[in-house]
Amino acid sequence: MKPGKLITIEGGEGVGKTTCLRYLGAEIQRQGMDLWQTREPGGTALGEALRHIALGHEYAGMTEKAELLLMFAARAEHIHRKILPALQAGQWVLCDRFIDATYAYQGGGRGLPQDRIQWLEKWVQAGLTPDLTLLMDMPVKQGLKRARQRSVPDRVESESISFFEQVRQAYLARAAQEPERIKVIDASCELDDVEAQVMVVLGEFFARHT
Ligand code: Z5A
Repeated sequence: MKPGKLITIEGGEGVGKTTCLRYLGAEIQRQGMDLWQTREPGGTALGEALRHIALGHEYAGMTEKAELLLMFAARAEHIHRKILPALQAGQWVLCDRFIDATYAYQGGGRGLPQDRIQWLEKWVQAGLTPDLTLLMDMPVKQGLKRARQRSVPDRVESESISFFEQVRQAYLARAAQEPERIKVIDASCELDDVEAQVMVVLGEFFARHT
């Protein structure tokens, strides 16, 4: 059977990932692919419980190392129980955030050493990397304004502007390192323009992989 593909969507606060996931998922299915949509942290019973711990305000003083390990604990479970079986069965997996979020938030935002994240990535993911990543990018203040109009901030969303600037720069640095995989979308435009950019990237990906 044709192996499935792993597509991830990334970006800072309020960049429109949730909005984009709707039409992205619909288009992948319209192209005839069997799609499974998921998110990180989360996607399994344990992963969702870890998400609640990691993002809730209950453990507000959590150490950075604990936060990093929670993300990888959720990912280990997600990959082993859900993502690999789905890919092996030929499904396309569309995941709201994945490893690039760890480099951006725990690496860029929290300042944890890249080599530790790389070590955990190698161990937990054992070579599994996304086939395509859409990085929704926009100025931090604009994204935070959108996000905060929509819902009450969680523990990570309550961080400072400078934290989110570091997150954004870390994402952009990864995109510069891996331009074939990570496609930057200007998420500051009108919804229709954002969708048009996403469809171009997806069209090119389909042309190469189907
Ligand atoms: N995290 C981590 O630290 N390390 C890791 O390894 C992983 C994750 C995997 C998960 O949050 C948190 O986990 C995240 C990083 C951390 N923390 N934070 N903060 P999430 O991904 O579930 O949620 P989020 O990042 O907070 O996303 P969001 O708030 O749900 O925003 P969004 O999905 O990007 O945006 P949206 O809901 O689609 O849009 C926001 C609003 O803007 C909404 O009202 C839309 O209607 C509007 N919108 C969207 N697009 C437009 C355009 N183009 N114009 C105008 N208005 C728009």
